[in-house]
Amino acid sequence: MILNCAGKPLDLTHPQVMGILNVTPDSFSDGGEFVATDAALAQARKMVADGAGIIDVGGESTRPGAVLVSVEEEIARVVPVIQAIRSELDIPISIDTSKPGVMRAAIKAGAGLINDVCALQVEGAMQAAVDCNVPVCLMHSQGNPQTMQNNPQYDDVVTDVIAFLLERAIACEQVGIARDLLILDPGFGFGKRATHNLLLMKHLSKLIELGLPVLVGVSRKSMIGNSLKVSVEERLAASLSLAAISVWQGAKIIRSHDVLETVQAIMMCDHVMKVKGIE
Ligand code: 8Y7
Repeated sequence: MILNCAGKPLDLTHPQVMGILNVTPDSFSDGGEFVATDAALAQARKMVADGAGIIDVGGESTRPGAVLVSVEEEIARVVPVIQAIRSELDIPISIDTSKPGVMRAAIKAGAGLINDVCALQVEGAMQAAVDCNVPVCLMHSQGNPQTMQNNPQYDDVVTDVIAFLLERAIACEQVGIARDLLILDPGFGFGKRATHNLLLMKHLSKLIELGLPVLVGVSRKSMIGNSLKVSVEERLAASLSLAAISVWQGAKIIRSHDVLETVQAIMMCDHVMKVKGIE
């Protein structure tokens, strides 16, 4: 299956890495070092050379407790970067936003996929996605980034997350977003305790059974810190382990800060999964 991201193909016949490009002054793991367009473009070039299949541009931090930015400020951060990447690099671009105005501006500037951690629940986002007519990643979150880590609760986290994503997928289809444009994501770390994240990872195959492509974001996340007590800079090996566990269960897109290493980890999985011979 090949996703058409506004004319740029994202080939999901093998797993792909979505490279993270934060254009925020307060991004937790890159210290906002890629705020300037030139620096962002240089980072995008490196991610393409390292084998990324798509680049995820985000202008607002979703870190717990991060400052909110206006639509205008978010557009001012992401649009120049999207235009610069689009003019030079032949790679699909995804826009990490929940704001309908940012979705529209980013797609107009050349992005080809909407990555929404609020699963199009913000007023006007569903219509923006219909009008943009690009693939959409629907992510589960319990609560908003300001409050989500305050006492998250589930009856059964795996069942609850799957039910939410299925409900959002059906809502999208009802307003006219084709099913083959939808990607699902359990939203690791978004309103989940350590055990919730581990359970979602262990049972990811249940989400994959819905039949839509699944995206996983675990790169350097606190679920690793919680289990291993290592700092953000020391989470690469564990991030790769979780990427491999995800792809082994059928995840198609891995969102990562460390593109080269993640491509190697998941392509190795893919080789093992596809080898033919005596069973
Ligand atoms: C995810 C994400 C973040 C994720 C999708 C971080 C924007 C926090 N995490 N989008 N965004 N899935 N689809 O640690 O897990 O990168 S931000």
